[in-house]
Amino acid sequence: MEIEFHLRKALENNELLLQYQPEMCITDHRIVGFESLVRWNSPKLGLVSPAEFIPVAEETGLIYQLGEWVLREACRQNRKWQDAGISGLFVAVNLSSRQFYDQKLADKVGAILQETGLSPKGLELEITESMTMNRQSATPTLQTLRQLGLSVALDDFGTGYSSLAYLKELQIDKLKIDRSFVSEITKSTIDASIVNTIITLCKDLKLCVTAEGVESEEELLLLSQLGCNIAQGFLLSKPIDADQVPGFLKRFS
Ligand code: G
Ligand code: G
Ligand code: MN
Ligand code: NA
Repeated sequence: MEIEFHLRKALENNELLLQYQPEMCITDHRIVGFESLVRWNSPKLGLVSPAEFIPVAEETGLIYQLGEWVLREACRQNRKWQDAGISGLFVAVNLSSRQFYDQKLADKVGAILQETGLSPKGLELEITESMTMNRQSATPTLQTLRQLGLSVALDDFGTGYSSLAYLKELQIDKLKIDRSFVSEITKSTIDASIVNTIITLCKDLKLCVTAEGVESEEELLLLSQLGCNIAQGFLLSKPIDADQVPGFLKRFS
């Protein structure tokens, strides 16, 4: 397969890079962290979206190597920011399903934190609802990961099919409301009601809640009124390169 061949090369030749999208606390308007998003500019294929190459990496097993690179790079970068005086921020890393079910995941994450010198408080792992459906294996995995001292966010919430009863038992710290709901909250009373319900549920479960895909001031205002904790989306910034982060933070504060 063409993508597989070039992706293998890309990993050897260091063609991947990470961009970072800011996440802002809605109550005090401070940036609390950045989500890392992998990018691949292939000399042969041009810009390839992760939506395209992550599934290929999953199928071929390249995801282990790719995923470790992403984790190491994100941790290394956050530590570098901290050394430059940009402290107290988390970097969020998206995990794929095979990574999450890797028995060695917690050991690998622990080793990467050691190696990069990043405090576990500086790392958040994003998993999706579908990855938690196998309860027997998700529960101990989440427990071991959180024992490392890092936090776990449930990404794209609302697009999967977790039962609310299960959510109560799931050991997570944060829930990210999928942008498909957020994008219509000022136009659709149904979407506003869904988002309101998710936020209320998070309050009751003592989970931090993030709205993804916030694109307008009107959406931000409504989310603030509904008691949402964190906003992420093009209103604040699209994903940016690591070297743009210090400038972004200066302009922002
Ligand atoms: O950034 P963009 O909108 O192109 O991302 C498309 C999809 O790829 C999103 O669902 C995002 O979560 C996923 N993605 C981005 N970076 C990573 C990564 O480092 N690892 C995994 N597993 N998925 C990622
Ligand atoms: O699945 P995940 O939530 O990890 O996907 C994150 C992706 O969503 C990023 O690749 C980013 O490019 C995209 N994204 C982030 N903010 C916005 C936004 O405000 N609007 C739209 N349309 N896409 C966004
Ligand atoms: Mn994500
Ligand atoms: Na998402």
